[in-house]
Amino acid sequence: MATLFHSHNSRSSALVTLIDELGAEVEIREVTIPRIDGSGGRDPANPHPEGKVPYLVDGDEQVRERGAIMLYLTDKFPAAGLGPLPGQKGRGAYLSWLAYYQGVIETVLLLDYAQIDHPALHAAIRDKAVMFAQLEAALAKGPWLLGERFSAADLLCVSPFLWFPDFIPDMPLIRDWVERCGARPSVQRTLARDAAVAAA
Ligand SMILES: N[C@@H](CCC(=O)N[C@@H](CS)C(=O)NCC(=O)O)C(=O)O
Repeated sequence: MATLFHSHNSRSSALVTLIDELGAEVEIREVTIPRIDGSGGRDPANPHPEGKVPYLVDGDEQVRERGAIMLYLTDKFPAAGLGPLPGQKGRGAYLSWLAYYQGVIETVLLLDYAQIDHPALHAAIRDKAVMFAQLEAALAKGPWLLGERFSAADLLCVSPFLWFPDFIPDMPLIRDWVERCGARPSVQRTLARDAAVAAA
């Protein structure tokens, strides 16, 4: 059985939600990480090369980075239909959103939060306004990033907005999408699960 190394209330929570949505048999192993408030610390039980989460171990395969782990899991557990497979309609858009999240969405949000700007950054990844326009254009065609089909790309791309509502722009299509994603029972179960671990 594959194992997801997870720490509550962190970037790996979106993977816990995906595993729930997939109905997949994946062991979720809670590890500690250093937290910004000074609590926690690197966990020797976590095989991630930098001690981060999420990290997926599946036999001899080891996968890091959320977009890659999501793709790995939706390919491995296709029954739930949470990611178009090679040859299926929407595969290109699916891969694009996973990569756009890793390469652009999270980076743009972090740089904006840190108030860092430079023409070279703008040339490579544009800015928040352009990034939000990409999300809005996709959501104008359907309730989800792939149109009618909910996918792991929604779980990944929505994740910063679920954690930090202040990042949500005043754009109804994006606001409603965040609300739709946040209302999914799987997201609510992950929140409850993480809260229980944090309280223990
Ligand atoms: N780009 C990575 C980021 C992973 C990451 O930074 N995770 C944080 C938790 S939110 C972490 O493990 N931090 C612990 C540390 O920095 O040592 C991904 O998306 O998987």
